[in-house]
Formats: sequence, structure tokens, C-alpha cells
Amino acid sequence: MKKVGIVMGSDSDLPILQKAVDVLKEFGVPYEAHVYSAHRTPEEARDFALHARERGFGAIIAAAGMAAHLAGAIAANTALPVIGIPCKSSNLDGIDALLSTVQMPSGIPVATVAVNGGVNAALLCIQILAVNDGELYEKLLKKRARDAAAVLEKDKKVSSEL
Ligand code: RP5
Repeated sequence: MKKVGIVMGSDSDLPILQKAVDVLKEFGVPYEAHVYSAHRTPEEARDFALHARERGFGAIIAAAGMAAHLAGAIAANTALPVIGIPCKSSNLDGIDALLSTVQMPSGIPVATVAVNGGVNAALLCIQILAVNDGELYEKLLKKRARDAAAVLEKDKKVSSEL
């Protein structure tokens, strides 16, 4: 199976990426995680993106906060799908990172998830890998069924209590 690449701009982004890692582990999807910054270590970020396909990656999660150029910088150097996570920082509630990540120019897409959206970033990567993997696709369907059952359980509880 192809690996998911996880790149974060700083180790301070780790709690958000941990949620993505937990999902990838739950699905048994291999991954590799790195701290590479678009601004502080641009050469390493570029090198990772340039060689990602030949190193067995099928999709890349790129997470950064503030002037969040990491996902765009990664996408500029690979044609693999890049999922961007805007990370919330202390000043602007993540709006800064959201706009920096989502507003890509035509030709270099970044699929941007919600601010701090680690879980959906991982699920999107799994959905991409599942296009050619029936077993993985079945696991996604089972998870959706479990999630739906959990909501219906809550519905039962709330409607009986109110
Ligand atoms: C971004 O700046 C990082 O992705 C992080 O979200 C933010 C703050 O980084 P640190 O100053 O905590 O290293 O590049």
C-alpha cells in the first residue's frame, strides 16, 4: 500500500497531526511524519515533495499555522494529492492559516480541510488510497456505519431525556 506523508511546519502543530495519525493507525495505513517548514527549512520541504512519489507516498498531508505556505509549497513540487490543514494559532483564530492554505492559484491545487481538521485530512488520504483498494474502501464504509450508529444512539438518549 502507498504511504501517507505527513509534514508539519512546526512541532507545535503536533497535537493536530496526532489526530490524523490516530486515524491512519486505525485503518492500518502506513505513514511517515516530518517537521519541515516552508520558511525555516524550505530546501527540506522541497526535497521531500520532489521525491515523495518515488519514495512510495500516495498522498501528503501538510499542516501549518499563521502564514501557512507549507501545503502550497509542497504542492508546487509534486503532482501527488496534497491535503492542507490550516492550524489555529493564538492571534487570528486560524483565519490567517485558512486563507493562506486554501487560496491557491489555478493549476496547483491543495485540498484544504477545516481549521485543525486532522481527522478529515487523514480520512481524505484514505479515501484517495481506497480508490484502488477494495478492502480499504470497505473499512471506510464500516466506519461510516459505526459513526451513524453512534449518532442514532445519542438521538435516542436525547429524545428520551428531553
Ligand atoms: C507555522 O508557524 C507553524 O506551522 C506553526 O503553526 C506556527 C508557529 O510555529 P512555532 O513558532 O510554534 O514553531 O510555521
